[in-house]
This record gives sequence, structure tokens and C-alpha cells, in this order.
Amino acid sequence: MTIQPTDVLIVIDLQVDFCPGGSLAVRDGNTIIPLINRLAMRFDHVVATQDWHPQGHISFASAHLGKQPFIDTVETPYGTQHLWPDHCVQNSAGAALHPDLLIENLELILRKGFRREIDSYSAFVENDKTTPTGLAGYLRERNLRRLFFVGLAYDYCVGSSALDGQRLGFECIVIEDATRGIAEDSQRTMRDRLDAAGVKSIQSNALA
Ligand code: VGL
Ligand code: ZN
Repeated sequence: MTIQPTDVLIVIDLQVDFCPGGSLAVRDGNTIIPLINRLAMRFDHVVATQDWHPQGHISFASAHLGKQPFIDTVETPYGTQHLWPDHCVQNSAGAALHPDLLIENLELILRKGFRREIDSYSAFVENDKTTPTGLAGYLRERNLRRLFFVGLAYDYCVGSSALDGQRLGFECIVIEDATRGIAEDSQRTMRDRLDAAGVKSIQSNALA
């Protein structure tokens, strides 16, 4: 597979809190950063997302009396919401992009999850499945058609973004060795959903 001028690398949530030592650490999350830095140099277009929650965000277990992160869920007007430790709080050190991420041609940093009452795993639409983030419009207006996804976490934000991108008419590809996931079960489930939706999964060495 050859990288085209209309391709874009989308780096999902490569933030301090999702890496070892962070409040919602993904195992080995930091180990993919050198590969992502190298990949970025080969793309004409690179976009990143940043999970960006206000204090007391609906996805924080701490915002719901007696609820535990990773285990409990809450019912919301948009459906069941998983609960997490407090993470990526706006302007906190944990919300920063990881300092080892060095991408000179990063052209857009899109923040998501900034409304207290709605979470957003996907880079395209919030968890209510209707509120757009504006990313699809940005990409269409710039004629960027094929999207390569890397970053954290495979089973939540990376996978959800690729599924929505594909549904919105983009050709979506996940570079698997440039992602890491939170849990085995959810990674398997996400892989099946990606396959069923026609999202391609590749290894980075398949990029000529
Ligand atoms: C994510 C859980 C909560 C992610 C974000 O980036 O995959 N996961 N917020
Ligand atoms: Zn989050």
C-alpha cells in the first residue's frame, strides 16, 4: 500500500493520562510513539485528537455516587456510558499530548469530550451518535479521503473513530501495531466490528 497526497494520518488521544503513569494508562501505550513519529514524517497530512474533559465529566466514576471506574456504568439519555477514572481534565498535565510525540506537520488538534453531559469516543461524532465534532467537514473540505488511524485506545477511541469515519464515507485503515488497547475482550469485539464494517487492519510494514 502506497501513501497518497490525499491520505491523512489520524493520531488518536496520544496523551499523558493514557500512557504508563497516567490516570487511565493503556499498557505499553507509550511504546508506539516512536513508530507514530516515523509514520507521521511520511504523510502529507497529520491530524491529532485530544480527549478534553471538564471536571465532573459524565464519564468519570467520581461524578456518580458509589460508582467504580472500569466496572460500573450509568444510563444516560444517549445510552449506557462506561465509567473511567478522572482523566484528560482540561488544561491538566495529564491532558497534554505526550511529550515524546514529535510531529512537525501536525496540522490540526481536535478536542473532544468537552461537554460535561456527553462523552465522545469517536473523533467524528459524540457518544449521542448525532453531535458532530466537525472533523468530517474539515477532511472533506480539504479533500482528504483516506484515513489511517493510530494511537490510543484501540478498543475505544481508535476503533470508534474508524467505524464512524467509514460510515461517513471515508476509506478507513487501522495501523494495528501503532495502537494499544485497554482490555482483551473489548479489543476482540472491536476487531470484529471493524472487519464487519469494512475497515481495513494493517501492520505498519505494509506501507511501502
Ligand atoms: C478513551 C476511555 C475514555 C480513549 C477516552 O481515548 O480510548 N477511552 N476516554
Ligand atoms: Zn475520555
